[in-house]
Amino acid sequence: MCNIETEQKKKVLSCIQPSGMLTLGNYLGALKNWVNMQDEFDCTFAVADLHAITVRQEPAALRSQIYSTYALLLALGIDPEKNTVFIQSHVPFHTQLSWLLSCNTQFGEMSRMTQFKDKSAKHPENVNVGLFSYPVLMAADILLYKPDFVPVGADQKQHLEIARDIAVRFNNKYGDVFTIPEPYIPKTGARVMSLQDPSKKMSKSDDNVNSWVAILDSKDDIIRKFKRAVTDSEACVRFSEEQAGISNLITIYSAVTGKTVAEIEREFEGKGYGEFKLAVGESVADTLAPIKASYEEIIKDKKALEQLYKEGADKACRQAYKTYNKAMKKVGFVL
Ligand code: ATP
Ligand code: LTN
Repeated sequence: MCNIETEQKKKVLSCIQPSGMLTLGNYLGALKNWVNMQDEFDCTFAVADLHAITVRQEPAALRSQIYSTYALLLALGIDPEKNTVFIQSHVPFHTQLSWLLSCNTQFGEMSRMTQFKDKSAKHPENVNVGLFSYPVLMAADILLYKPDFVPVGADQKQHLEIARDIAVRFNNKYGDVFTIPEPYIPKTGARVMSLQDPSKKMSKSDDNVNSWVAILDSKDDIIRKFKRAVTDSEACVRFSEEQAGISNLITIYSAVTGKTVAEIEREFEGKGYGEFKLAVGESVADTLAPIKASYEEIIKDKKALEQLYKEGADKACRQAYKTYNKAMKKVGFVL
């Protein structure tokens, strides 16, 4: 029977790097939306392992992070039967399309990418060409699957814009190949900041473990990290640009409890930072606890995981191959 509902579903694609322990920032900025979108949309999600080596990774650690990131996606409740869930390097069309796109992307536009500037400043000893051309590979990840929406945190907006520019340019030059994707950025939690320096985003590759909360942290660690979070001098729970530390905690509390900023300010009126930090820590820990429990079960069975990521790669290859072939043909290659 022809399933009209599936045919009409809009498409979603997103990826996450296995570059460390996934954080509360990854969860609130992106992964939570992935989970919420899977019923309404036709979703493709990948572990972007090729992107992770733009900064140095120790091989054994990378291997284990790829497994654990894939397992974590399942633990979040992403259903590999309903969606396509795979590991980027298992689908060779990503790197292949990336070459076609690189030759249609200007050096000047790549030079404006803020993530490149930040990461090359952070790793001056390893400013590699992959780090520079990273957004082109990201554009290939996206455009191969013709998504309508790409759920990401606010930090990826610039990369999404370049993917759109590349797609529009390619379509204008060679004919219609790619769908032009829209970013899908959450209203609350799009930019979770470091708990130690609220002017920086929370990042899993930050060396200071107290600056981020991992999805798999224990309840005690989560509460301790929130207790130590840098706050401001005003000592009242009020959201304002000047109070970046407390405002970040309010945003996090709002994202995990669903309460509005005004409700939170009322709830903690006249109460100190200590009480508020404990409430934030506890509600974050309670939100993450079931994910951690499920992850611990899933990661035990490597064979089952292997079966799922292989099936995921097969499904992804079938979709990606069509787009890649069409692009190759349009550019003039002999197939
Ligand atoms: P790294 O810290 O290693 O650069 P990252 O966590 O920034 O990695 P990814 O793992 O690729 O990068 O991010 C996956 C998703 O999580 C992206 O959609 C990104 O926008 C989102 N994300 C990452 N950090 C945050 C944050 N602090 N707040 C909100 N969303 C975030
Ligand atoms: N660049 C992203 C990770 C990423 C991605 C993608 C996100 C790689 N490929 C495709 C959305 C779509 C990052 O650094 N957060």
